[in-house]
This record gives sequence, structure tokens and C-alpha cells, in this order.
Amino acid sequence: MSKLVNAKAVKNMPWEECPKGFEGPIWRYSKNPVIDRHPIEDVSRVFNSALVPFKDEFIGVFRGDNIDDIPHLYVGHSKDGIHFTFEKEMIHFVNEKGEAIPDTNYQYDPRVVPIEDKYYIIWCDDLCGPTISIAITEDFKKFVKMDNPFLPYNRNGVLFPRKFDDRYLMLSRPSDSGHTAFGDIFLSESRDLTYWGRHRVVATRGYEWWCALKIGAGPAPIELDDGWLVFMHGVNRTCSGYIYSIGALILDKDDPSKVLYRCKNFMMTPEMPYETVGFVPNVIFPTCALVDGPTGRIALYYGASDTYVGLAFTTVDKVVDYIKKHAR
Ligand code: BMA
Repeated sequence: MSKLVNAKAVKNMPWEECPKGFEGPIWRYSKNPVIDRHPIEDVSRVFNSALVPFKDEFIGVFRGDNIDDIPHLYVGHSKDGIHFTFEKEMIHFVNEKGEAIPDTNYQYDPRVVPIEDKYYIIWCDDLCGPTISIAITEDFKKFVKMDNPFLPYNRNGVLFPRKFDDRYLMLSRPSDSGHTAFGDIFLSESRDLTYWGRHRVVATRGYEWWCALKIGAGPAPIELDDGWLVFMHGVNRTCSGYIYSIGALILDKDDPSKVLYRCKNFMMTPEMPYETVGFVPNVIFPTCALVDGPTGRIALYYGASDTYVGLAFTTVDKVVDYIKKHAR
């Protein structure tokens, strides 16, 4: 059995047991969604967001689509990972000298990754089209933005939660400027978070229909003693539009450009009303995983129909076992 590495205990870890008779690898929280419509003044929908344990609570960066439909990023707090309060003002970034910089036109789909004693925010930003930005915070009050590390067009960037020697590693999904009818997962390296290179293809869209159009990494990879567990989204193109499901991969421990196991089935697909009906129906989009070291419990947060935040649960044993049993 794979074991977690570098995983601390999470105080107030949200958790609900698997319902009796449920056979899938991931089960939903019975009181979903955990974030409903209009949670912040002048924000219509919060989804595709990320939180981390911080001091005695959880804190995070949340995508809030405003009442003009343009997404911005907001800080949110929670004591239990289930009930949230939000700061009313969107995040305004400063540059590396600490100076205020103009807001870009939009910001969306943040991931939050702790590395050593800092928190890294990775999101889709506007640089004459969508691409990946990175900011660093220590207190979730001041967010220092790196100077345009990635070219357009790219999305779904997420850092590994530790350095490999002196290098940061990032998964990303190069895209186009619109609704991108392709998408594969790449790995890039940097020593300073500004200059990126040594790009590798990690995984390409599947022959399995649920992920045949595109795939992209979700939460930060989870370190195991024998690999990296990566939750991802996979997209099927149907007559009535794109369907976003959740899948998973296990990457090589020392060279995460290599896939050890790729689950041929989706782990979860839109089924519940809050996933199938909303601003963009039939979308579940994982962006955050809380992992409790001692128990191996995982709380997976996902955007539901671009309208709500949903929460689902699994354990490292259950999910790894399922991936290995159903690997290509
Ligand atoms: C993707 C991203 C996500 C969104 C998804 C479904 O391309 O833009 O933010 O959740 O589409 O609309």
C-alpha cells in the first residue's frame, strides 16, 4: 500500500464516512454544495477555489464571478472547511518590490500550494489572453505577484508542494484563448519561479471518451512514498456541450514527467442537481485537496457547474487502490 509522505495532521479536517453500499472511489458530502450562490456582495458565483490549513482555521483563495460575469480572486476563511466567510474586497497584488500594480482584466481557477513557510497562489490571469500567474503570500494579506512567468495561452497551472533539489516543478495545460478544444498536461521546471523550461509532456487527452477532449491537473500533487497522486479534470465533447469529470494519475516519485498509473475510468462525473444544473451544466472541476497525514483522509473540493463549491471524500488507500485496479 502507498503511504503518504510529508503530510501533517489537519486540525478540524472535514469528513463524512462513505455511505453504506456506495461503490465508487470518491463520495460526495451529503450537505453539498458547501458554497451556494451569492456568497459575497456583488459576486454571483464562487467555484473552482482552493484552501489550506492556516493557524487555527482554513484560509483560501476563491474564484468569485462578479455580477458582470468577470472573475476575480477573494480571500475566504473557514473554521471547519464547510462553512465559509469571505473578504468583500478582491485581492489586489503587489509587485516584487512591494508596489501596487494595476489589476488585470480577470483572474480565475486559483490553486494554493504551501511550500516550506510560504503559500503560492497559481491562477489563470490575463496577459493579452489567458495564462498562468504566480503570487506568494505569507499572511494572506499581502500577495506578491511574480513578473509574468508564462506566455499565453495556458491554464490549470499547479506547483508541486516541494522543491526537487533547487527546482520548482509546475504542471500546466497549454490552451487557446477561448473554450480550448484540446488540452494535455505538461511539466515545467524553474529555479526562481520566473524563468521556466525543460518542458515535458506528462499525459495527453485519452482514448477513453470521458477525457478524450482535454485533461488538466487539479489540486497540488499529493506525495506518496512511491509516487505522486494527481487528481485531474477530463472533458468529453457531447452533442450538448462539454462534460467535465474528475480522474486521477500516479506519477513517478523522482521523475514526475512519467506516468506510473493512469485510471481509465472517471473517479466522479456530474450527477447531482448542483453539478448538472447551473451556469455551465455538467461540470465538476477539482482544484483543492486537504490531506490528513495520520488517517490518510482526503477532502476534495471541486467547482460544480461553474456555480457552487462541492466537497467530496476519499482516502489515500481507497483512491490508490482504485487507480491501480483500473489502470490502463
Ligand atoms: C474551463 C475553465 C474553468 C471552467 C470550465 C467549465 O475551460 O475555464 O474555469 O470551470 O472551463 O466551464
